[in-house]
Parts: sequence; C-alpha cells; structure tokens
Amino acid sequence: MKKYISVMLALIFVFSFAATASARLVGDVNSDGSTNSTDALLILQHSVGKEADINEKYADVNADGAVNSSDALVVLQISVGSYKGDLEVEDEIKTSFKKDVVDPIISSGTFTLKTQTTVDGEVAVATTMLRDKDLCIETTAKGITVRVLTLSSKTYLVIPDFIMPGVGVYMKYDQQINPTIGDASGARYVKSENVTVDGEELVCETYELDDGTVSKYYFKEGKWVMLSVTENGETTTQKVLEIKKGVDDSKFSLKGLVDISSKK
Ligand SMILES: [Ca+2]
Ligand SMILES: [Ca+2]
Repeated sequence: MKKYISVMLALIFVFSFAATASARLVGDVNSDGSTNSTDALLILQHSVGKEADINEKYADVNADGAVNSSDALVVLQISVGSYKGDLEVEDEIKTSFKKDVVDPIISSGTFTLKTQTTVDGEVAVATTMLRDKDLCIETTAKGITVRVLTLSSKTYLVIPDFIMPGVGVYMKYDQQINPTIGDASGARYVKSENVTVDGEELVCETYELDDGTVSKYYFKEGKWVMLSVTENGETTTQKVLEIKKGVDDSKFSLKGLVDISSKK
C-alpha cells in the first residue's frame, strides 16, 4: 500500500519563503524579452519551411496545433498593442519526479527523511524515520535533541542526553501524536511548474488530496529539496536534506534509557 506522509507535528515549525512561478511572454519565440515584428517574421519563415531560430513550442501562439501566418498575425497584434488576450503565460512543464524519486522510497514503508526549518532565525533539523507502523521523529534545536517515538501505538518522549551525554531518559506521553501518515493513492496530480525560490530555479509538482490538503514537492535537478503542505489554510514548509530507504534501528529502542514517566 502506498503511504503518504504529510508532515508533521507541533515540533515542526513553519517558515515562510517566496516562490514565484516563472512566466514568459506570449509570442516571444526568440526569447529576447519582447514580442515584436522580429518574432512574427521568424514565425512566418518557420511556417514556410525556412530554418528559423525559434522555440517551436512557443511558436503556436494561438494554440491551434499549427504554426502558420495566423500566429504571426497574433504576434503583430501583440506588438502594436491591439491584442486582447493574456500577454504572459505560466511556463508549464510536466514532470514525474515525485513518482520517480519520492514515491519508491516512501512506499517502501521503512525510510528516513531529514528536513530543516527555520524558527525565529534558528535552524531546526528534524529526522523522521518510519519503520512499518513505528515512527521516530528526532529534532535538535538550540543544542537539545528530543525524540518522539511511537512503538506499537504507544508514544514516548525521549531525551537521549538528558543526564549526561549518552545517558538519557524517556517518559510515556499521554497525548496522542498523529503525524499524518496515510494512504496516498488518492493524491491527485495538479500541475508542474518552474518556480524561483530564494533565487533558485526549482521544479514544483503540486498534488491534492480529496480533503483539500495540497502538497507541493520541489525538485532541483531531479533531487527533492523542499516540501510544503497546506492543510486547513495553514502551510508548513520544510527543506528536504535527505531521503533514503532504511532507518537507524537504535533510535527505536528505549534500552538504556531511564524511565521517568511516573515522576511528576
Ligand atoms: Ca522576441
Ligand atoms: Ca497556431
């Protein structure tokens, strides 16, 4: 069964970033930043079989499937300001990075996902490990490492270096923690687009669940670098530092830890 992780938890915080979709000018077939008679001429030359240095994908300006004088006419209308349609369009691209890069690891059911957020200017790193139905989320913030562990549906809070380095404690945690790990087969592909995030060119794939949850997967050169999940109007964004199959089994053990659950 495919598993879907829409992260995460009160431990994980939100940071904001600026993402802009890249747009292009309609009819700018030579990509020089303006739509003018040069573009119209290039389209005409191309349409009569002459070699023209154009982006063919953009040359079908009226999107009727053919490149011909009708497209050149539209470009001329744009250049003289008499065109009524959109002058800029989103540069849409189809990819399947999520399917190829992310899904095989997530659906394996045993994986490690290392993410990073920034809280009040401080970097917080979280490592999420799923081992079948058990989950471990380890965060280090301000030098303190904390682990939230679920083992056979019981939740524990572990502070591994509480007493001294290597000597830790744990307590049973009454509060039910529900990281959203569910069936992702209902996630519907919405679109892919080129976006610029903090000056970096990324590919963004958007997926939506029936309950309205929107997940955006960002990739740089095929590598998964960021995830943002919007649920009930709240967006959580995390940088992805690492994703791989397998977990560190020692993180799922309470062995050697002092149980302080009963002490109030
Ligand atoms: Ca041009
Ligand atoms: Ca056309």
